[in-house]
Amino acid sequence: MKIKEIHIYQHDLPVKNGPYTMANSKVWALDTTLVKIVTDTGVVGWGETCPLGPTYAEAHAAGARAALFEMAPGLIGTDVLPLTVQRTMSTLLNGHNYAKAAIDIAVHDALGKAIGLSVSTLLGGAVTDRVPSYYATGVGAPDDIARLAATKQAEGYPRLQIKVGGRPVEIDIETIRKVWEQIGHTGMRLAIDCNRGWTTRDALRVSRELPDIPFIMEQPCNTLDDLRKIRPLLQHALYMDENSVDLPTVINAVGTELVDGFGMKLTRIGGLQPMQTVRDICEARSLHHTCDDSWGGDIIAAACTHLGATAHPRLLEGVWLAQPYIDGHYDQKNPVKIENGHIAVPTGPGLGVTPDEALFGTSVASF
Ligand code: 0XW
Ligand code: MG
Repeated sequence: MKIKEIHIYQHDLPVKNGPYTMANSKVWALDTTLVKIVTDTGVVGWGETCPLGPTYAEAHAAGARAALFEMAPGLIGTDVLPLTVQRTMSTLLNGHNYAKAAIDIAVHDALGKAIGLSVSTLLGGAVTDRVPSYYATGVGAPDDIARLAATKQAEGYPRLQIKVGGRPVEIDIETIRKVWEQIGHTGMRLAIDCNRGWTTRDALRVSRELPDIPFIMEQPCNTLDDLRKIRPLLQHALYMDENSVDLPTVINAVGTELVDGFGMKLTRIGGLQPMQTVRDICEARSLHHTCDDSWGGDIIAAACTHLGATAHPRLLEGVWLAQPYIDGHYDQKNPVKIENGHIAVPTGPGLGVTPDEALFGTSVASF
């Protein structure tokens, strides 16, 4: 079975009750890119990639489409096999993992549909039919975030991630304390995500001032060197998110014991094929990780959920979805959604989601 056609679509995802605020940016609407591949046997597979604005990562929406336009002609005629397609993409374009991920997801979807297996089965087999999620707040006033924390705990989320950074660090410290007063006795786990927004001085101060609160610190500072500098001085577990840009970086971070876990983004690493490797490296070294993406609709949500269902439950920190921040679904019959802080793994072959193509209008390019 070979790739016969590739169609690329653009779609807007406005942020419900926006903006979504992080240390270095605010986003009101996300520009997502969908990829449809059609095989020579008539099977269709869908992929998606949705950068979280142009400054969250080294990725932006128009860049994803430009990279896809560059690769698409060279992919026509390639076997619909994930590793083969990854290797072919490497011969067509250096880097640009977040664009390659959309093709990779579509290939997994098409392959699963062709042989009647779910994507989680292709990835080694689901160990559950329901994965834990976590709620991510934006940056907000201490009392507001503490109230939100209590609400999300009551909704059944087993984990909370609060965003900090981009303001005086004293407000971040007050926010963490107030949140912990609400959830500390409940068993809900807490991640503090700085999205690169703290200096090394701020990160060390927070860790020193809050030794009694067992949060994990996610991507506190901007660079790998910053993480290396603070690592031996921290009293809290350190997770890497934005810096985990490719497999060599992840392998190096694990090998040098730089981190205790990863906030992993499926598209940043290049899709399900390389993300499986991250899952297995984490399992080999007993490191915790999430199975997320930066944003996106039902296609991304299904891909992250399938992958999360195959992760070792002891190590899976959760599957984050943008769904609570988005109105509507691509697939009305089989929407991927969070209920009681958990996500049912889609059933049916491939991703288990069939988007309503009419939502995306005409393709921006077809090959
Ligand atoms: C919490 N997330 C998964 C959602 C936003 O896209 C940012 C991201 C993160 O952990 O950085
Ligand atoms: Mg993060």
